Amino acid sequence: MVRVPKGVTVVVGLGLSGRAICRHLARTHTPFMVVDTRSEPPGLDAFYAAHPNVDVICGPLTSLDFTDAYEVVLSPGVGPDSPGLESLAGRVNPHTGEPVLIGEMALFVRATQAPIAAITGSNAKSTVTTLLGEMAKAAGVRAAVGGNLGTPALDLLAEQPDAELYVLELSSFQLETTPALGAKVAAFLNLSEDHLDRHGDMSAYRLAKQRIFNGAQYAVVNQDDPLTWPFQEGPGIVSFSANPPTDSNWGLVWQGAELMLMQGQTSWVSASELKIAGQHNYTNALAALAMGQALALDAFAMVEALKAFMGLPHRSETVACINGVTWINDSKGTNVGATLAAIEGVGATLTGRLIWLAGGVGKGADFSPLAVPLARCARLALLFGADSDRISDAVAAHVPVQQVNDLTQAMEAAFSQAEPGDCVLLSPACASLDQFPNYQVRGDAFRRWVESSAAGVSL
Ligand code: UMA
Ligand code: ADP
Repeated sequence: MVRVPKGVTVVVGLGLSGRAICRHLARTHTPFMVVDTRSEPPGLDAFYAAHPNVDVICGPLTSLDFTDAYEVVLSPGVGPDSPGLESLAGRVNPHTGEPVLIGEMALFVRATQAPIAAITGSNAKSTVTTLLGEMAKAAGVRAAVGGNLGTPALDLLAEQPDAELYVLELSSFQLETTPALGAKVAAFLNLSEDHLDRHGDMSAYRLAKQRIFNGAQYAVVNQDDPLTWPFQEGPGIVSFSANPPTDSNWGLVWQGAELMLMQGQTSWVSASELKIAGQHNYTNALAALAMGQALALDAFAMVEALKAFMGLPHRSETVACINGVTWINDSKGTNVGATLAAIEGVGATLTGRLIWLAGGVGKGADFSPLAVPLARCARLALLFGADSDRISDAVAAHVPVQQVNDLTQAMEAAFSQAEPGDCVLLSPACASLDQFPNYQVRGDAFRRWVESSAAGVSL
């Protein structure tokens, strides 16, 4: 067993966050060493080149004795309950007053005085984070945007040290190891099943996400999803809803044929003026507006940024229309809640039927909520990947199912069976990691296949 030298910080994991943590510790002249449970973590040679004097141990955490460690900074992909970390549970660092076991965000909070706008939720985090970042920039605020999306938070500090605002997407994994975020405004957008393989059950998953409100000045919550509300009083609460707003909160109201995004009695913008579509995206826009107002961003600039916002790739993104069949890439639909939103969004405008492409790593989810919406609008479910049997068991009584080996076979089958007016939707309700490096590569594979098929037919 290797004993951690006295006063040394241990970084667990050499992924994107781990390397950002190491760079931060090097910048702040903090003595540290690294452990990664994998025998060959990615980028090890480049790491040695950048940090020639840092010890790296590749192997189980149980091979380390953490007794003398100053603190242990976990990468988000490594749970605080992992074997080998037991001795750290409940231990407090007398110098910081915080737990010895922390994550990247604890270091981030210590290192900046600039206000933080933090966004969590099972779905829509990246969309709202990006949109709020665009709104802040349109309002003339130097905003740095990242976290679970894009640039790791600690790298933002180095890349944009003069930022006036940090807009951060935070996952439950990151929040689990964040003692007190102290955000100016924190949003908890929605809660549906995800990451149960890591958190165990929904209440532990919710508890991790609730930490976003620790020390927050304002909380933006979902009026239609009570589980997003803070447990404790403290932050000023502002809500958004898919229904008409209460008091000075945010909501959606039909005014004749126009759906309006409103705050209380005030109309801000009509849905028809936006480039993003679907009720879920209108509530995402409301959440960003509510956060922007809490940050005192200029209202006109926020609306202009919202009108210009095209949405993000891989999120209900229309890739092509071939022979009257629309192909939609929702590869970021990696859980049941996201896929439900995609099916409902597409279903609302469909003249034909839906051909649904799904499968991958289900993360222990219950797929049965998909059965009724599929029965309403789907012609066929084409299932592939590790959990295709489980998805089939959940939906086969409601929609015809065909199980195939992979995404390419699913697309070939969809191409030959789709009829004009149909929509082929890749919204897998699963992580991609059994067959792809990540959801982007999966979405890009979908796009490439569609584009090469489009090249072979007259449109
Ligand atoms: N791993 C080990 N042993 C280790 C360290 C990591 O086996 O010692 C494994 C993890 O179990 C995981 C993989 O390596 O399977 C990557 O884990 P990591 O913590 O090193 O991940 P990073 O590369 O640092 O990326 C993380 C986020 N990934 C995770 O939380 C799993 C990225 O979010 C994030 O963009 C990045 O930090 C920068 O902040 C990705 C993600 O999938 C997009 N997030 C999940 C989600 O959005 O649902 C939470
Ligand atoms: P996250 O960063 O939380 O994964 P994204 O903005 O990347 O969120 O969107 C992920 C998935 O969630 C996409 O498939 C998208 O279509 C879907 N989605 C977007 N907004 C919502 C919402 N308000 N409710 C449910 N699903 C949503």
